[in-house]
Amino acid sequence: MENKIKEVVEEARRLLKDARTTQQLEELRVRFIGRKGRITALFKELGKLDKEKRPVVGKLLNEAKTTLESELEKALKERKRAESRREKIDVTLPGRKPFVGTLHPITKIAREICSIFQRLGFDIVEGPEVELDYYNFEALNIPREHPARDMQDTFYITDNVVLRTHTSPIQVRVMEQRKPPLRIIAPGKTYRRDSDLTHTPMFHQVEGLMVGEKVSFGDLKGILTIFVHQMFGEDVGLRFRPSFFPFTEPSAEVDIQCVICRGEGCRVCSHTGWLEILGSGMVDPEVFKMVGYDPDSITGFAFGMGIERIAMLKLGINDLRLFFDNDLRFLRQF
Ligand code: 2NM
Repeated sequence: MENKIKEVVEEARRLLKDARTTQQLEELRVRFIGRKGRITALFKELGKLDKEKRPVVGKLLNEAKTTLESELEKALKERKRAESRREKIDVTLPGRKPFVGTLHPITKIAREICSIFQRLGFDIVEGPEVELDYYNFEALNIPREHPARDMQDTFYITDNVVLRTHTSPIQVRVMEQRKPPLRIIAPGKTYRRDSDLTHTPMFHQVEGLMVGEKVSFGDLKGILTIFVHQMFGEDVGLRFRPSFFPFTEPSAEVDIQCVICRGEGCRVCSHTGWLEILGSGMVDPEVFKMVGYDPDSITGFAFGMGIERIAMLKLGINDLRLFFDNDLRFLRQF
């Protein structure tokens, strides 16, 4: 009798393993623990046993029944879960759209600026962000005691290695390597020890340089006027205002009519009607001497602008920090 019970349980388990559908499982339940099932039949044989054997075998039978019941129940639950999972896939639903990334607004504006100058014959050039003091300052006629070299403004790596504070050192490197005539545009990251509402320690610049035998201040005005009109619109006025840079003489800053109030005067332009957008000038003969150009036969103009500022004016953004937060709700708008 004990062996019979064992055999029945083992057979039930074998069949249970092979059962593929809920229907097959139901059939197994009927066949083994149903009213006319194998276990029930064994219960009926209890009466034929010796009196003292009945409780022992009865206990074994009860245990076998409970075991099979719970194993069947478990298998059924699993089947049902798997079947309902399969039913929930609606193949007619449209697929989920993957989010496609976009270029950062700073990258877009930098490329827009570069492509305007590319159409005017300028080549795009790049250079190292970790730069020698010589290229960042010395060759640009910024002397040892100049305030721009101060530890307050510059990230020093060693005594003569810095994080570039502007992209002009790129242009010095190119002038060392190529002969005039030359038209280049140098975009990239720049670094200064400055951090407040309107300054970040890393920011972006685009600088331009044109050198040749008869490059004039008139060329500077012409090229920058075309740039302003293509960047901000043909109807936007501009003015050249005298300024000073160690690497240009004479120097001029370029203002455009306020893009917010069109020159009427508002908070953005401090009620002047004008916005400063770039610095420029005729390359100082001292710079030409440093790169081995003859300052008596070669002239040139250069200019530089901050990309964050241009992007804020062009895209109507009033907070510099938005460019650096990487908040997708902001970035997805461009
Ligand atoms: C500016 C303003 C004026 C400039 C000068 C040079 C170089 F290398 F040719 F000397 N590169 N960039 C320059 C001139 C930059 O930024 C406000």
